[in-house]
Amino acid sequence: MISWPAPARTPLPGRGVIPTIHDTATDARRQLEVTDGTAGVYVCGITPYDATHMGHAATYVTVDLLNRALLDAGAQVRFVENVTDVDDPLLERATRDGVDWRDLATSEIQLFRDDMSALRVIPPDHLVGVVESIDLIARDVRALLEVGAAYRVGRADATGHGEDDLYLDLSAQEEFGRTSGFTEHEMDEVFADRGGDPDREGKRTRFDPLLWRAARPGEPSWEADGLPVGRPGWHIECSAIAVEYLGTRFAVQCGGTDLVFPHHEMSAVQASALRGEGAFARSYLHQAMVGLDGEKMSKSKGNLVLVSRLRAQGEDPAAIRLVLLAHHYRTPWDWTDEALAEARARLGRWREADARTREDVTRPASTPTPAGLLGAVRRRIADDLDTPGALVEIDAWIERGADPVDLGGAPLHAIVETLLGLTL
Ligand code: 5CA
Ligand code: ZN
Repeated sequence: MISWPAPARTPLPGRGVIPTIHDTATDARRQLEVTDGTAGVYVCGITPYDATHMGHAATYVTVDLLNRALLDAGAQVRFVENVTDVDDPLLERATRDGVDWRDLATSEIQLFRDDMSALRVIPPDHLVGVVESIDLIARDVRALLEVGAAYRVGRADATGHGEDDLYLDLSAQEEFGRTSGFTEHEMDEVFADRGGDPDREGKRTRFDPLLWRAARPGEPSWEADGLPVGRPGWHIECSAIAVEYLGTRFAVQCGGTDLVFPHHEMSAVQASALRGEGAFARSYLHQAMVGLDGEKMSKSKGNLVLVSRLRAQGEDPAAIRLVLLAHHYRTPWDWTDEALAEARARLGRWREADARTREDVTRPASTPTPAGLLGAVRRRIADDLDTPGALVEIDAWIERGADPVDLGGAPLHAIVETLLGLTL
């Protein structure tokens, strides 16, 4: 499906370094692996049944920071994002509101594009919906059946009819547990809440994930060779889409921490079951949960601060983005109006300092000086995306008198636009 327009980025002198991140799977810091000059980046996209809230925005802005750092370090980025445009929560919301599920998805996806564009998030090279990917997902499910990694669970209804659903047999998958590092108890605590069905009769082990759901009356379904008429389970969509567009062993899989288990665990295990050990991502980046008044912000709870609502109220998207950047991606935090007011004030100070230094005749030549602000911001971001630290560097430069010589080779607006995605 179409993506959204790319934001402008002013070229900066010199180069940053390939960023180091905290990899969830190894619980250690790792520099991202760039292969033949290219890094494959995948992020789990939205389920389009409600508008983008600050939790989604935080996840996508974090991945955007990573993409910007990779580009600034001279890497090519292949960036892919899915859209879960058919799944239970979307269908349930459409039924509740009496609208067609396709119309709901179409309008929410467009709102998401507009929000991402306003927040100056670099668009994916491929924004890929599930509905347009049924064939390639079905191909993987079929292949899992053929290699004996999947099995059927009967679903005879009251009339004795009904096709089988398909599940992955985890007992044969040695890699299971490696991505999340969760104990069985930790898995049990979240599995059912996050779309799992531990107690489904006929499953071989409690955590076996649903690969393909045979059609139920009133639900959308597709015909696929060798499979019951039906639709894909959740995790297999990201397994199949990521590998199709990025190949195996791509650099990094991203999303919120709510996806560590089961979603990213299962996506990885399914890919390895088909394509061999370690076939999925080489590392994992997870955004901590953003909340409101002490609770995780979520569409199902309805405690939402929406990007589109703030935009409609006339809020500057740069101020919204600056609130997100003021928090480190691995620290959970709550949205507050005070944080937004602080971001507005900070943006004002930066704009004022930029206006004073933009036309300064003493502006330095375009050779970056390591001690300057540009180098400092680059180092902070390459260090596990330390955006709060990067903002402090900029504040400190202003507090020291905003001397253009100390910018280190580029005007403030270019540093901020290209590395942080903010327009001054
Ligand atoms: N479509 C699936 C992924 S394949 C999904 O999780 N969709 S979502 O709309 O629920 O979430 C979209 C993205 O935002 C996911 O990466 C999710 O981890 C992230 N996310 C959701 N809620 C929050 C939150 N409160 N804080 C931070 N990130 C969040
Ligand atoms: Zn996903």
